[in-house]
Amino acid sequence: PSGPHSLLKIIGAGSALGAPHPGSAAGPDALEASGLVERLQGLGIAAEWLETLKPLAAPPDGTDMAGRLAANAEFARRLADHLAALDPGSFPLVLGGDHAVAVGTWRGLARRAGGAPGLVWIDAHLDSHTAGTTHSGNIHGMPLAALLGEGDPALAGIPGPRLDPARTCIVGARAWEPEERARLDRLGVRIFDMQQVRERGLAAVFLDALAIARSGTGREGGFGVSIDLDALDPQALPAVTCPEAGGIDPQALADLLLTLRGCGDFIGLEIVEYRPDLDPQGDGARWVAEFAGAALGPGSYRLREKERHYGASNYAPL
Ligand code: EXY
Ligand code: MN
Ligand code: MN
Ligand code: MN
Repeated sequence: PSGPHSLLKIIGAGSALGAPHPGSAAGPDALEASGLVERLQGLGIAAEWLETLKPLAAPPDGTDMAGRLAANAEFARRLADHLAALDPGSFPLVLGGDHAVAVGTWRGLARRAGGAPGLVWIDAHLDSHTAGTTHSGNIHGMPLAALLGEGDPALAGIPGPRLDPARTCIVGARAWEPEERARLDRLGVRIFDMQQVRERGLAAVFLDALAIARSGTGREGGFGVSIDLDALDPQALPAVTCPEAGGIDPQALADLLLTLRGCGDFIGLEIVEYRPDLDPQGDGARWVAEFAGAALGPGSYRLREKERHYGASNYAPL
């Protein structure tokens, strides 16, 4: 089941331009080689690997902030253009790459959806620095701020609607610097940190996050989910660039992602920060397949809608 009638389109975003290590650039190719498409097809999803975008040039020197912003912005702009032009009968799964690619993903999908989506950002970090507040200089610590319209116009100005802070929230955070926390507090972005996840349980927190992302009159733009794999506990998945102790249990997350099958306003899924060079057993590839399969497997409202659109069935119905 592939070709023009494939319902789930996978787009690789093979950039590590935002990260301090090049390993995540190979994420999409490793996931493709792991048999992800076949695994999803085995779950009854008409999945197709559409393309994998790569950076045009090697990353600029670590001290050249303007150059790094420009390189990441060029990649994000290209990714956004591809996603905005995706055939209307398909559902996008974007696979990183480091999390800086998210600027392209969500600006592009916002254009495709005709408005800013609500967004659930699942991450150990807040990713809400700007060039003015970053301690590390790494652009993958900045994409959420840029999507909210904050910081250098090179990144914040990628064409497309900005996120609405009232429909944006973070789940799983446990490592941040004060400046990015202050920025999100000022904007009113809700943060469900790991302490809250432990106190209330992931299910309660996740359903609250979903309600925030899906709130608002008419739910213009729908909502999306961005999964940074470093949100997971590194004991379960150490193969990420910035592991942080004490994270989310991957199976608990997979179980909750089943909820997304019932959401007709779900417009896109992104999974980033996978480091195949640190994953000899392929655990990351397995979890990516689990997450995508949970969110988009049989019974997925989005895929049923698309199936009606095409009048063709090539996956198992409910
Ligand atoms: N806050 C730290 C920084 O700005 O460097 C860590 C950012 C890590 C970003 C990762 C991918 O989510
Ligand atoms: Mn991140
Ligand atoms: Mn992170
Ligand atoms: Mn720091």
